[in-house]
Amino acid sequence: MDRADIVHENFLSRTRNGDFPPALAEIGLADAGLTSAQLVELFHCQVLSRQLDRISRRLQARGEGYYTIGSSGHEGNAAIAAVFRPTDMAFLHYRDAAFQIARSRQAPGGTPLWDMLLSFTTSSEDPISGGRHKVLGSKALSIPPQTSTIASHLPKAVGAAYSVGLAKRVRPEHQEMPDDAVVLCSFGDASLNHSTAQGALNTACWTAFQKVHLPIVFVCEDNGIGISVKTPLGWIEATMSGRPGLAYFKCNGLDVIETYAVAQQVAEFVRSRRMPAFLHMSCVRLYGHAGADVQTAYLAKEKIEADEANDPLLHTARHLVTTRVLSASEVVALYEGVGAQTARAAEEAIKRPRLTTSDQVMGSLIPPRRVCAPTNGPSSATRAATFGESDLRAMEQPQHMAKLINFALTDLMLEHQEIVLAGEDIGCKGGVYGVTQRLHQRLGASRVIDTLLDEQSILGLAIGLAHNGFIPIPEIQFLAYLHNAEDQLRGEAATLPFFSKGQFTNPMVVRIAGLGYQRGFGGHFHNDNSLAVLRDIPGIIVACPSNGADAVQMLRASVRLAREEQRVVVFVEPIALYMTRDLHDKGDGLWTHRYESPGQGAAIRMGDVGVSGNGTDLAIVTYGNGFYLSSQALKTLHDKHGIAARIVDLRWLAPLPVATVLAAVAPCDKVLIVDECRITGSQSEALMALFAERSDLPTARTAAADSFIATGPAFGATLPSRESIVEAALKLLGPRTAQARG
Ligand SMILES: Cc1ncc(C[n+]2csc(CCOP(=O)(O)OP(=O)(O)O)c2C)c(N)n1
Repeated sequence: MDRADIVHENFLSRTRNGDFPPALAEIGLADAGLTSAQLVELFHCQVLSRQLDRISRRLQARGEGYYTIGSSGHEGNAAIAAVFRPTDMAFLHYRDAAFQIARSRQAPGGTPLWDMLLSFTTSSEDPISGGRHKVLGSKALSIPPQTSTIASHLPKAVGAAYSVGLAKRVRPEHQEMPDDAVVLCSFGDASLNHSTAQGALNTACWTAFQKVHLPIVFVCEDNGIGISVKTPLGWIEATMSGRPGLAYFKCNGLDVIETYAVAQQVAEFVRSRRMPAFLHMSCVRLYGHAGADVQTAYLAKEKIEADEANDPLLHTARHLVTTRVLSASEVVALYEGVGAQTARAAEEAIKRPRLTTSDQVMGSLIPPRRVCAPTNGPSSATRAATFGESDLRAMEQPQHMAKLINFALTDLMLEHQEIVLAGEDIGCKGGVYGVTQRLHQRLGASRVIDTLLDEQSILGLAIGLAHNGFIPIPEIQFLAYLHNAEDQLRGEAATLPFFSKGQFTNPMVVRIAGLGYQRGFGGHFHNDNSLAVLRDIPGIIVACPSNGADAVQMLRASVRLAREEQRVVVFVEPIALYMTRDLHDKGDGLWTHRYESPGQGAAIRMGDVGVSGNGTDLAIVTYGNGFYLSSQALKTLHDKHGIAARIVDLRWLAPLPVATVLAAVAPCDKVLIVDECRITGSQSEALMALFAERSDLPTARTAAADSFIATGPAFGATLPSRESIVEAALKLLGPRTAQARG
């Protein structure tokens, strides 16, 4: 017999017989501040959650429902929801259906049963994911949907909690949470061990330890097991009860009255003190981990039966019957009535339409545009006061890229109050390359945040800030250090609009210092020449300027894309070009540019490529350092070989600006792709495919070797160089062509 049926039969027979599990706590209804009606309401939420689990399993067995992971045994979290407000953003564990149902009772007009059935049956009418995922979530109830990656929601929950206090100091235009909001974040006991969870908890403690406000409740739903691996008895309390800056509370989630009482204490603590708390809710897991999981393979029958005997619904039924709020038969009638209602609704839900085409699935990859108030940009008096005389004078002179990005960031932050910078060493020090120098002094510590050393927390902070209307510009100090945090972009930021039908978004511009060619510095960690990790993420934009003038305009375009179009933009800054001034000869200053103030200069929109030269013998398609080196090669090709070439600077690496690239190379005889990234997984792969599929032009490429980069004199040995570009161009054009020109 299916364990779900056993639990169901147990509930009915034991309730009818008054055979309830023994009382767990002494807290009475009145002591907890609950009325009889509220207790019935909570029970109703628990029962609805349970019946949804049961129907999901039946639908799956009939091939009408998909992947089921249940909430049974965790229904005590209904009491937690009842204590908090629908405006307290909740990043939920996948077993929190009862929480969502209870929260929906706090907002008028909610239809949780129907909404959740539509999600469980993957109907395109599912109000949260539009049929893309079986997931909890609701825009109206401030419940952003969460990915299946356990613990990955903790960093952003911390970020969202931080944003509440920040929004009081710096009002974001699209603020979502009220000033007295708190954030909830729930997860399982096994998930607590994940380094992502530990990082986020550490960040919360580190923040609160400094008395910085962080109104967050971490709810650990401890059922004692993660799929098949048991959590050591007492581990959660032992590891969490003594953390600095984090108040520890515990409750027995089997007892809905105790849970309500403790949750109230937690809510009072967090809402009034604006400090984080950890609510350790013990519970049981009924029916095994998910759909096809057979618990008997790893759990003794006695343990399974003991948990089933402790069904939280039986505990609530006991309260209802012993306090004479309901009779046993009324409890059974309520349970069966909800079951029948659920079954009827399910038969309707399975008839609703589902997604079928690729266009439909992809309909929410790109978030919707949002209405933004017009901005006029900072006044000249504000700019003068912010920049100071010496920088205003410096703007009249050509500057290198690092300086120009610094000016552009300052102007953007003056224009948009909701831009917040966050990263390691970006504040007082001004970044390891000085790009953010003086921004901290100019714009204040609230808007230029020196974070702790944890890339997952930096990106999580950015995602959380964006949930509350800010436009974060997080910085990853070196490209190599994106890799230990990539899931925050790939799994979290990029997917949120997709599976929330664009209702939740996390627009941001992630600045990353990266790529190779630093002379003698750093080796392969500070010279990381692979963007493969970013290239294939649906919906995100990857920008890579090759010079300071472009960087200014592209940064403005990126902020506009984030602010108005809610996009996630990754802005890769080639470190080796930060301070580069000269192109051909020492002192020629050809890689410096005058700063174009806001509104000045030709704007660069996403997809605009840069074309340098007008030769038609050859088009060199490249970006970043490749554009710099190709500009040197262009001169050699012309002066020594009589070859007239042009260089097409991609500027935007994802999505590839296909149409503009094809148009830019169209007048040329041949195409050479120059790619500073490793040949495997590099942009050149996509470009070769593009030209093979969409162009007749003979095409070749030169790219970096599939190697890591060395420190010292061999720093460039594996990378394209001016010489190797010239050589590749001559090889592609062939000796006869070159002679004819010569
Ligand atoms: C990062 C990651 N690793 C592995 C998994 C597969 N997985 C899904 S749930 C789960 C166990 C989680 O256990 P726990 O946190 O105790 O929550 P419970 O399911 O018991 O409520 C695992 C390993 C995952 N989803 N994400």
